[in-house]
Amino acid sequence: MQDIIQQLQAEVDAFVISDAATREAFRLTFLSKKGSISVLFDDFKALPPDQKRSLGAPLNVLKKNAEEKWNSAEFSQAKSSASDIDLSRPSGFMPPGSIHPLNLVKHELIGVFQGLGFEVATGPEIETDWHNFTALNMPEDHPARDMQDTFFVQTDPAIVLRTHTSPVQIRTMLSQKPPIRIIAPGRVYRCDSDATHSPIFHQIEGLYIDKKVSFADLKQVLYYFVKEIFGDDVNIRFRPSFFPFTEPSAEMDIEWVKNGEKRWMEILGCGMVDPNVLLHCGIDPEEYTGFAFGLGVERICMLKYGISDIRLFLENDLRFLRQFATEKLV
Ligand code: FA5
Repeated sequence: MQDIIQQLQAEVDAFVISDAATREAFRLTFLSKKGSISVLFDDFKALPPDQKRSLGAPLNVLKKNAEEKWNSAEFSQAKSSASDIDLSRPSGFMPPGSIHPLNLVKHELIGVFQGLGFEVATGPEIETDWHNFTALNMPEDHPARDMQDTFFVQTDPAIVLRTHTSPVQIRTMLSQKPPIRIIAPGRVYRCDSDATHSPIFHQIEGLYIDKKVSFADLKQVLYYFVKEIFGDDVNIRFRPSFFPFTEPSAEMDIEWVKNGEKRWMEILGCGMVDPNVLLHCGIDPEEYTGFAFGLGVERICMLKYGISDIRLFLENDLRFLRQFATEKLV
């Protein structure tokens, strides 16, 4: 049987498959039920065990080679027919896509702040621990770090996925001299997950540093932006809060209705930039003051469109996304 296997292998190699007809002839000759390789397998079954052991492997190789030749012939045939494709033919119907609701709201927010003279700044999503925490008055082991538990890069604990857009404040103050007026939109990451908290979400940071900037300026800018987004009737409240990088600090909530019940949803944190943070960035706190804020884009989008679960933004459910299909970029 060893000789027959060798002979059949030579025949398989020599067989020229040039079109569909010769390909089918190849299959009938070698691989069909009555083909020579299949017949050889039938003979193989009747062999004593010691011969089976030595002939099983070469027989299987023969079958595999023949099958590959038959399959690759199909492939080369498909390739040659590709040249027949008419590239000038109009394509089939493609339904138009739509802008994701988070992008709609993000662009709207950027437009409002640009109208007030803020410029867009960016920073990396993979950030150093120093920019994300230490420079913002949160040295190692500071308890405020617990509120923003994050994803560390395993091989280097000094690198984190940024937990907020506030490190862009640091990068901007290190590279620009006051007056500074920027907004920094971007993705941020935390170990957080429920109906109003997502592990990946978007913030827009705001920073204004100049001579004589006061808390009144901060409130005025924030009042202006919520009225532009939600209209004059919006109900908002400021609550005193704590952030290590602002002093004093506050949070802003917007009133909304869930299941017929009025509630407050926190949309941003803010405050006057802490003098220590200015010093870290080489800015004299005796000469300059400033305010900063960080707002959650998902929360604003939820309030604007009455979305009750933050997870809908990431599910890619077309029934949800299509509702925003007619909106245009502002
Ligand atoms: C901060 O992130 C501060 N960096 C904000 C800040 C900037 C304060 C500048 C002072 C000066 P906070 O953790 O509260 O603060 O988050 C800010 C906003 O992000 C929240 O008000 C909320 O709207 C949104 N947010 C926070 N965590 C989540 C989350 N897991 N999912 C969705 N939105 C979130």
